[in-house]
Amino acid sequence: MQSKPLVGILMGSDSDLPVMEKAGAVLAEMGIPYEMDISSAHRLPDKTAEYAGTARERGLEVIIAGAGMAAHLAGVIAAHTTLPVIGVPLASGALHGVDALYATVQMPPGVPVATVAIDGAKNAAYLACEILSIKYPEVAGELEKFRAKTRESLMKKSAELKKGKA
Ligand code: RP5
Repeated sequence: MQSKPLVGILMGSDSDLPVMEKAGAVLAEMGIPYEMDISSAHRLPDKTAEYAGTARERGLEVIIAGAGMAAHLAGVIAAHTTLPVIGVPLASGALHGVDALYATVQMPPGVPVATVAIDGAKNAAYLACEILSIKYPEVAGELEKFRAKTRESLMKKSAELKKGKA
């Protein structure tokens, strides 16, 4: 696996970091090089356009974008690149993420954003891994290992629960 970032994680504000760093943790666990930055569709529109417009030539293969409230970050990024963009609607403000979910998921035909659950940063990272696994067999291997570990752990808990009840 190369050391140059393959995944870009962007978020609208530093207040988004506690959730979005969970995406970074998953990518690190899977051995995927990534970069993380703050940009905003509304407060830093030029930086966002520049980031997305140069992403492919800089070597990124997937972009994860998290934002709350009127969450246009993932959509604006998708407007400026044909790389796959995964949007993470974040729970903040009076509507607790429902606003961000609608803003992120309701993209017009031709400019898709693959939207995960509200605060679903971990799944955004797993989805990024699945996309990368098409090209990188080692990522497919890591995903298989992770699924096997999840199965084993749940089967163990199931056995313990049954034993406790017997
Ligand atoms: C969005 O507004 C950000 O993504 C964040 O979730 C929300 C609030 O931002 P701050 O006021 O905390 O910077 O753009």
